Amino acid sequence: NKNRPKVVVTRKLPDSIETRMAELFNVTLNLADTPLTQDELKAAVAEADVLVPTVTDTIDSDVLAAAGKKLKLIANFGAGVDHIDLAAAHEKGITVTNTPGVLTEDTADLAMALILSVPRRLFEGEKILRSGDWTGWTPTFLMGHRIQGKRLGIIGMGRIGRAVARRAKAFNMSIHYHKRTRLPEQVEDEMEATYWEDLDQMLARMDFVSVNCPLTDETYKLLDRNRLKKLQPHAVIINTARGGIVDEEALADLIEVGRIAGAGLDVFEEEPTINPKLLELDNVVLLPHMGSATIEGRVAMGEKVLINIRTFVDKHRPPDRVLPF
Ligand code: 8YV
Repeated sequence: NKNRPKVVVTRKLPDSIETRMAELFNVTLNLADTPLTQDELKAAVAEADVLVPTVTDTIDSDVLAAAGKKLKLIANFGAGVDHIDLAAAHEKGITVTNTPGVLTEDTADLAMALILSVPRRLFEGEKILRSGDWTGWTPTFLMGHRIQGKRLGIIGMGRIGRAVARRAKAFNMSIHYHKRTRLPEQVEDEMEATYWEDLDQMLARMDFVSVNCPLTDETYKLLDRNRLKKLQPHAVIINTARGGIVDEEALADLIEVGRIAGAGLDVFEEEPTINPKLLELDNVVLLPHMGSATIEGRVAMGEKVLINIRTFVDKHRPPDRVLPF
């Protein structure tokens, strides 16, 4: 059917989602599942009515300049939209949607897994065992630190931050947070969370810091070298948000010299490139951006994309609109 909107999907999505897309739209799928080059992206935005990108697509003003009048909707597969130049999209009158809510619990699970893994040295232990170097139990072998009773400072207390807080509470950690706008008192009380208006002051007092805010111009390198130096030497940084929020080079340097105890990172500044300094450190757990990587989560993300496209095409307001504001 020629009247069906032309939807270009940049990466391989779960089968059930691709099947549904093909039923509903005139869809172009990326069967190779390698990231599109900038030129391929330009070609895609030039021919599409709707683009379905992921975090691996850099949709900058250059790419958007290649979009003609056709492209009306960017229905992102993912919550974070930092890879899309929203100002340029806005100028072109393009609507942007994302997939919030359905990856909250999975991402929070992964953050909690990192909060547990770093101080308990899980991956160090695994490595020793698998390499055949385990010579048996001793009273002092692989002693880590307990998380019970420790202070967790959450940066950005949105859906994911709150889901992390709930988990950490169950592990008897005390919850602290920094956010641009303070949560309503009732929410704060329910969560038994302490608000820190001043990020530096919070950092100086935490045992763990979990980054759970979006990457924006405001949060880019929010944890720069100076801020990271405010942490106590036993503090651990967890990042399941975006690599660009933390100065990776500074983090690696400070961990190396013992000014910070360790880190659990699922996201990096230049994925999939990993700063080689990080790879040298034992007290750092590094994961390949898998926070939302559950079958259930990815299918739910795909369903959200479908709903956003369908409501848009039907001239209704898509539920997960990022743009126009
Ligand atoms: C996805 C994510 O893996 O939603 C996000 O912002 O980082 C992850 O859930 C990825 O971004 C999909 O585009």
